[in-house]
Amino acid sequence: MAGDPMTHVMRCTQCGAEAVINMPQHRLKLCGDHLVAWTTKMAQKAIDRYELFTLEERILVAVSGGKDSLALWDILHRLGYASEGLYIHLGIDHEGYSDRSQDAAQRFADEHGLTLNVVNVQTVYGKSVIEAARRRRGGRTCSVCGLVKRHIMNRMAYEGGFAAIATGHNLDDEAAVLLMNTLHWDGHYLSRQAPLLPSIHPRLARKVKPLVLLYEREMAAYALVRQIDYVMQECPYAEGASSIFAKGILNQIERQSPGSKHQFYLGFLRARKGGLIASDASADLPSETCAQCGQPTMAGGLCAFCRLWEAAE
Ligand code: Q46
Ligand code: ZN
Ligand code: ZN
Repeated sequence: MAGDPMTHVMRCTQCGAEAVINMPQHRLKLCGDHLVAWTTKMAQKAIDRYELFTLEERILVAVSGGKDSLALWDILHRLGYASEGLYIHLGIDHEGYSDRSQDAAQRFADEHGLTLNVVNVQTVYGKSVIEAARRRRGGRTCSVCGLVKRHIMNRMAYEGGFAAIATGHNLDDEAAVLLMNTLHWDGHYLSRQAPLLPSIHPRLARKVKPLVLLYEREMAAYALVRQIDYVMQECPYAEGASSIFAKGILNQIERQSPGSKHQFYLGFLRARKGGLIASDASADLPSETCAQCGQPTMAGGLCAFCRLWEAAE
């Protein structure tokens, strides 16, 4: 059933109830219940298709307090996967961003009887990510932040015995990164961009992205229907990031031609699987161990995180 000509109410393609979302790229309009069921099915499809993890494994979900990661945790919990959350407090003061995000993650965990692990970077490591970036000359906040988050996620997954670290990257996120990597023909990043990054060392857990088949607006609608109380504000450092620019371009293309983002990203994954993009994964195998923290590293001496932390003293 399409629209109702009398009232212009949009109708669910599956049951005829009032629809909450129109997804022209899938030729679907869905009511709240069917949207929740469909979104969950798509996440399960990604888990199965890319062999992300099994019901027997424990998953560490990286939660930021935003809609995607909380919706991901919600979906994994509803699907019966054993999961715990990890919130990394980065020390971003702007309008209390980090504190408010932690509160949102904690509220979600409490409401669902789930465990949230919290690592406050300032408390555990003596300075916040923002301070470290400021003190290290030329250190761009997001690259410092990314390095710190990767280090902590790996540490927490290893110490907690988790099989995989799941992040809430959606199709829009992945397509935007793909566009930027393609513009630069960055072979290294292209070869590593995938819904599954296998573990290449016992101390480095597998990284998985179960939401890669879902558009950002589908996740926003899911969070709304499921009444997930998330922080709407983006990280203030995300402003002006190239990925936001790339998302805008892709949205323009999508408006002209629904399904373009989906084709762009899924086509890339097929090409990657078919060997079109050479993998240089073997070049990345860490052979040494950091003298300070014990995490694997490529060169001898300190790992990138410990080097950064020393340089920011
Ligand atoms: S949290 Fe960190 Fe992002 Fe904020 S400082 Fe940049 S990298 S934008 S995903
Ligand atoms: Zn319906
Ligand atoms: Zn180290």
